[in-house]
Amino acid sequence: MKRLFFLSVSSVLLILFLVGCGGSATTSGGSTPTPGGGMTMPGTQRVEITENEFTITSSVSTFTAGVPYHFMVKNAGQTTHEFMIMPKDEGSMGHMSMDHMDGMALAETGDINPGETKTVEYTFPDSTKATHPQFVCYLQGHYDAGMKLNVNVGQ
Ligand SMILES: [Cu+2]
Repeated sequence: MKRLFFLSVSSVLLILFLVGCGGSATTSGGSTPTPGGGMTMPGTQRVEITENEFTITSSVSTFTAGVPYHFMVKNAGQTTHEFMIMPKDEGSMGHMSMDHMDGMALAETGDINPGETKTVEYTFPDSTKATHPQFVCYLQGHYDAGMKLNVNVGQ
């Protein structure tokens, strides 16, 4: 009697062990088909931009024409910022209207609140090869305070 009890307990443990293994194998198998989120189109390169008072940093500094880029712009500062890609260093443009700057920008996010992240998709066209675009924030005084970053588009 005692021996039978022992045998049944060990077989229950064995079954539990097997079920446990099967369960975890199924879980890991089910999670593998979605690496990296799958929200962006194939071939898209992620670029992480961080804005602060008063800096812009980018995880990529040399871009390739024809490659779709997914810019994730985080405002890590305490005040509102924006992110614009200008075709080249245009200076502070303090004399220019915001509408005119918007028209010149290759891409932009609009205002980004503190702690917020905005995304923008942009592919540098072939016409931008061997140019030096500039990432900027043109909110009042921010450019002159340092919110500009020169980048390159390769040949
Ligand atoms: Cu700013």
